[in-house]
Amino acid sequence: MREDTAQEQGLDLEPPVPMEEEKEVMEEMEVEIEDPLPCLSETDTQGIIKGRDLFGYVGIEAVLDQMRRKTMKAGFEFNIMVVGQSGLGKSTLVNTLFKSKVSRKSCTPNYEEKISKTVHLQSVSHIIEEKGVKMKLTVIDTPGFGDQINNENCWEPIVKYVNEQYEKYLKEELNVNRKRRIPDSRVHCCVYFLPATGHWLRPIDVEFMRRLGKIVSIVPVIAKADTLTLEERLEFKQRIRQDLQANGIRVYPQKEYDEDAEDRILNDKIRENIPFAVVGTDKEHQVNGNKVLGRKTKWGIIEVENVAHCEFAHLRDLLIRSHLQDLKDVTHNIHYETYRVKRLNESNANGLALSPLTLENGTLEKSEAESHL
Ligand SMILES: Nc1nc2c(ncn2[C@@H]2O[C@H](COP(=O)(O)OP(=O)(O)O)[C@@H](O)[C@H]2O)c(=O)[nH]1
Ligand SMILES: [Mg+2]
Repeated sequence: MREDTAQEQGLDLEPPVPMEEEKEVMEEMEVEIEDPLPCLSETDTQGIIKGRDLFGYVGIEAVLDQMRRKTMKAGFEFNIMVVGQSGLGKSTLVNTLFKSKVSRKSCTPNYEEKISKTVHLQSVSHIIEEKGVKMKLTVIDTPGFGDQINNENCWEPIVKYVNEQYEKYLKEELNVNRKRRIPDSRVHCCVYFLPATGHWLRPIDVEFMRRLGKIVSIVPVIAKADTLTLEERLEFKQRIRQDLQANGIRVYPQKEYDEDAEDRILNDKIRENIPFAVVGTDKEHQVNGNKVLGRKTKWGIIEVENVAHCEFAHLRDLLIRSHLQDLKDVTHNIHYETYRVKRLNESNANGLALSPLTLENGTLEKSEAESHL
């Protein structure tokens, strides 16, 4: 059967081997067959033929170049959300991360911004190009979060925004004539800024992260960590980790999504170190003849990228250098997938095409024009 189909397809298979010979070949082959790739199912495995067993160079590795070229041409999108009270250094940190002015600093807020009574989301996009690789970076700021006397439900507009982006993507996917590349406005990462109080998580932190941790990847950071001594920083970090665990808050990278042992070792190190105590700046200073990003104080210069001074470099490595693609994958494969399944089940139950989006708390979605965007 297999050969017939193969011949029909014009594949060049070896003629069948007589029974005795076949046994010998099988025995030989058994030595050659190695552990199947973890990603292949049992029915897929045919044994692995490695480079040394090939008759000559095939050129499979060139697929990496092809992928690279395609990605470079098309570019990619990365959407990062920053949440925390005003003045915690959110805009400064995003600018430090991407070494450019991608987020407006709020040191001179205008009157309207000062009296804003609601959390109101602003998204700004920039194309960043480095060594021929283009990235469309969207920074979603959440001014007004945690700034009121009564901060009850201030996470709602944020939950709504995150879900709206999933909904947009889902609608595009369900379109009969869907685009080849669906524009991706989903939040790939939410950096949550904790004030460097040196105490514990506040109720607003717990409430926010507990809710949002279920729908988006959260990376908590200790803002303006230059205000803590080394001992205070260590203790505060420990206490936050305990609080996160005690409250069942899920932050990125989550254990259950580690793909293999190598991933686990790398991510365990990150988990042991979370939340990163960071310092941001938009100024460069001369230190030993080198230009470094830093904050100049009366008693010296805090070098932002120096791991002996603060943990900014760990955060940058996580968000950009080691886990950017994983953040996008987790968003697509876990958070968006959960949303998609829930929405499709809802509409199947209702017998509708796609029922109107409802928020977690059951309030009906308002029209786009009415939203805070
Ligand atoms: N000490 C200290 N000040 C900072 C840090 N990051 C930003 N700032 C300052 O805090 C103020 C508010 O920063 P901004 O980025 O506008 O905060 P946002 O309102 O959270 O976006 C500015 O004067 C910044 O220069 C930091 O890491 N340490
Ligand atoms: Mg700001």
